Amino acid sequence: MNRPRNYHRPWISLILLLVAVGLIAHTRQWMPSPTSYAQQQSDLLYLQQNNTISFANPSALQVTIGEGHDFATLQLGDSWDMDNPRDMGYEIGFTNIHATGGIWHGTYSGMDQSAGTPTAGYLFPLFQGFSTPVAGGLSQELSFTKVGAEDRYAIDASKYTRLSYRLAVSQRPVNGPFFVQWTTASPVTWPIGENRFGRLDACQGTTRFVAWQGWHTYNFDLSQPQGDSGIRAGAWQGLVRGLRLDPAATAPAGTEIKIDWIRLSDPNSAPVIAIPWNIANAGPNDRIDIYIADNPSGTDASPLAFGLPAAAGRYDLATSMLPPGQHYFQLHLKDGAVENGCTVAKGTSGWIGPLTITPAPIVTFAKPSMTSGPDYATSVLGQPWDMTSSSQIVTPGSPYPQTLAEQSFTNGIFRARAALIPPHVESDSQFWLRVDPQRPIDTTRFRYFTVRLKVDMPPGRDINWAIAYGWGGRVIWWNENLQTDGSESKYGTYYEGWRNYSVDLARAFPPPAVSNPLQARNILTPREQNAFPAQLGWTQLGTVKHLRYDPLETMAQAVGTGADIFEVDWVKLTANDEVRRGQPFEIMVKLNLPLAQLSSLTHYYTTDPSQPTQQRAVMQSNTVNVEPIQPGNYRIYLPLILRMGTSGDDNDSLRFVWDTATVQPGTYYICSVAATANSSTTWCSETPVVVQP
Ligand SMILES: [Ca+2]
Ligand SMILES: [Ca+2]
Ligand SMILES: [Ca+2]
Repeated sequence: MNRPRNYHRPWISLILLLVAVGLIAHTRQWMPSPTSYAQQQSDLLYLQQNNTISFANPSALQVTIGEGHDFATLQLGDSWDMDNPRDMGYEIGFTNIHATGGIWHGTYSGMDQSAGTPTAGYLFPLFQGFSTPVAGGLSQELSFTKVGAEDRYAIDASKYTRLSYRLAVSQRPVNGPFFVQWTTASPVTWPIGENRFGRLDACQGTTRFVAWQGWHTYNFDLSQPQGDSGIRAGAWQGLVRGLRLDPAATAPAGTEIKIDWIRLSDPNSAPVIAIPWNIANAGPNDRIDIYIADNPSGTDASPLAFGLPAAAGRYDLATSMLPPGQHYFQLHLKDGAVENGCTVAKGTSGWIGPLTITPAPIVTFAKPSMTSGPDYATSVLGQPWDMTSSSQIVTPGSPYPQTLAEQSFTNGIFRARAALIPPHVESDSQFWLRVDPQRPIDTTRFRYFTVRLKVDMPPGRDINWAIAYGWGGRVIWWNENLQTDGSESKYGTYYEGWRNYSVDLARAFPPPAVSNPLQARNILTPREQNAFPAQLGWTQLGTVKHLRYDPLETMAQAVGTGADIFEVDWVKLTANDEVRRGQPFEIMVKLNLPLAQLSSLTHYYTTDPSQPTQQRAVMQSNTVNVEPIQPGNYRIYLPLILRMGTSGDDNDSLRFVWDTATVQPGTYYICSVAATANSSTTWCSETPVVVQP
């Protein structure tokens, strides 16, 4: 397994170039010490509430609208609102990471703990993954998490062209740029500087740069050139598989970063609101800054747009850039005769608002899903692999190599430490799940493998270190002998904490001798990477008698740190959900909003998720607690709240009972259209339901 390794840092040359340009342009009066823009502002505002500027149409900013289409919300099903530290797909060079009150916090550690080299911190809202191309162009990675290497999680650059985020840097270097970088490579590669832009994070005066301090609302139209030139200009086009932010590329260890939200939105999906202003006594070069806050007193306000020519008379706000919530605005008239309008405010308006943006509904299917269908261990063996008993694990004893230490089964949790046995350089840790050879796994039926697993970060270590030294796993199976009829999946990596890691084993095919791009979706390790096992596939075998999971590939650096310990709550191997025609089928969904905030929630069934509303799914009228919330048009069956016994997610799901009496036998995805007063979104299940005759 190749893990995160070195990549270039060509932006260093750009930094030097930017600094050089600044020095050349302003050599005579270069003042290297950073100036606190925020402090100047507050002093000036206190003295100069002279109201020489005002909103010409304040009511335009006192409306309620639905949020625009946002990539993370609609494609990942989880907005980058920083309600969870893993809203961030990956990060390098950070310590003390947490998400509190909807704000992601992290501190520059100064080190890339995998490469062992100094670095400023950088972040991947969408992480591309770790794949390493092999001959034929394939990736060797199993996508256990939502990485851009999977096309369904990649960004359609023609739709999502507006990047915005609210971010604070504890101390921006006056000569320190930020960068936005991305990669479109497939198989994925790390962004290496060919697609990016960046600039000094400062207002450029006539004699000096004035660094922004505190919160800043960044806002970029990615369809336009943004700063870098030449080979670094890049292009926002095609499928973007990794998106990287360098908040302050030259800032030292100890620099604190806060992020409130990140959006990658379609500017055509929400209103553009014109913000005209009235000015008295403007100078010819005066500038306008527009500030935004989530409260009417302007606490923690940040510039949304700055340096606008006052003479332009207005700014057009693409509201797709803003997250759900209430937003207030203020205009600052800046004296263009002094430092290009960077430093002196001639007047400010009052705070106007709120512009209320309501969230789009997100529907997540708990059933049908990769964990809801009939489970092999439960339905065939009569005992789920829920780790309530050591009898569920059947790894042979000595003299078979003992790759786990300190095994325990406590309160339904299997816990063990991966052992590193010389001369191996990484642990071959493994556990075999109980399979009855008399009732082997029917691979034409059971296909979705899910392990609910937890790993914990050792103190002082970060995700890049943990993955570099062993945080990942793979699935292995065979009948008689691993080498002659066995198969081994690619390697997938973990995040910290409890997670479900799922893989569709029906995506395992016997790979050709030399890989080709048509095999990209194959979950089996390419033959170029591993001469054995036999790689005979999954469905192709018909039945399987041995199923093994390798939970960690711990390397020497992680032995004894705690990163070599894993916990497993359960393992499932499920078939598609199924129902006999005429029998009721429970659809279970989770919503990001209270049901009462929806104006409708309508379910469909379809053979093709790209045609989500193929057939209306009729809901049983005798479902409990029938309570139509939009009489006449829709019937919503209010929840029988179920806690799924072994799912492990804290998921209180809504249950809807589908009446299948009139459904033709077949295989169908369930799709739901959820609407609020301001937004409508469509969601489909990841796995289908089989309606049997
Ligand atoms: Ca989130
Ligand atoms: Ca937030
Ligand atoms: Ca359990």
